[in-house]
Amino acid sequence: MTSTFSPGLRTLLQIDDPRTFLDQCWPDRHVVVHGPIERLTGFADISAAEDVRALLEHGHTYRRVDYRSSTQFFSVENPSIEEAYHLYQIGFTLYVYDVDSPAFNAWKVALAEELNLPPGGVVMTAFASRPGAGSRAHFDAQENFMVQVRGHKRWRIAPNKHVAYPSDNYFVGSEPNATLRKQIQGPLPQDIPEDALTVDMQPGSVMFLPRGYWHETDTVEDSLHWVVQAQVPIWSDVLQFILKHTPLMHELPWRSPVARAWKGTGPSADLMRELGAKLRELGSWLEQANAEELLGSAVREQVQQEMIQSIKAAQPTLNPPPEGR
Ligand SMILES: O=C(O)CCC(=O)C(=O)O
Ligand SMILES: [Fe+2]
Repeated sequence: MTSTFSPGLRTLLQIDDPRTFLDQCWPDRHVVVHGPIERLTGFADISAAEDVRALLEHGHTYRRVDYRSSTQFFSVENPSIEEAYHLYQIGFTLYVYDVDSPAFNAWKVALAEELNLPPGGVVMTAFASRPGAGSRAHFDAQENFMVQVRGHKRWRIAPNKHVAYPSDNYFVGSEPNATLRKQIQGPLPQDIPEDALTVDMQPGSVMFLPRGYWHETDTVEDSLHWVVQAQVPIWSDVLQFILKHTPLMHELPWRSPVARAWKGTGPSADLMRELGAKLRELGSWLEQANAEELLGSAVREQVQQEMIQSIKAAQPTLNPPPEGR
């Protein structure tokens, strides 16, 4: 009997019904499953699984190589393909963001739908590393599924009791940035929490790591894993999106210049005085706003803009030549 390829949570997490995961774990509890690599069609058979050089030849939006030891850390951003491959071979960790491969299309569509994300809300990123390479304890500000396709990587993971749903990534030993400083309650630890769990990722293993979970890694055998990044919006994204698109922000009072905005080292008294009135105006407008209508028209506008952009990109002849040429 031939098995049919069915991309999505069922296959990824080896469950009969995606609701088991969505109701019991998503987006807060980690999950680890070990299963046959053959089910991961696309992840496993993209030529990169055996050949890291081929991975670099795939279209992608960003690449970087990181060197980490107990005393040093540095990154080379957007190296040439040759340089990236060479550095990977001598022990740097290769990070290739947003890899574009037809092999992923069906996965991206299925996962975005099951996770209730807008189209394009799933991004595929690869990490390749040689034995001994690893990452010190850190957290990332996204929901990630780690998909191991080659070799053995040992992870230590722990829920984050220091800051729930951080909006930025953080590595132990560094200074938290201004965003994180607003979100943390107390000092951040100098190491992975003691109660961290060890997870051995082998080809076919998949781990869901919630936003903010602490993790550190150690490459035991030449390793390649994919990070299926779910771009889950946070509430403040939704509000900023609405404000960006709402017609209100294009009305005269909001598009008019702040004529005397600054005095000496800070915002002027004029600005401060008027800002209070503006915020109250915004508050009463928000109170009366119809949420569904606002979001609906913002989404329609965004979709329309994206369609125009993609049509323009596909048909460069439609773009008029720059003035004066
Ligand atoms: O494998 C590594 O070195 C780091 C992996 C990691 O932190 C991640 O995938 O989020
Ligand atoms: Fe990470």
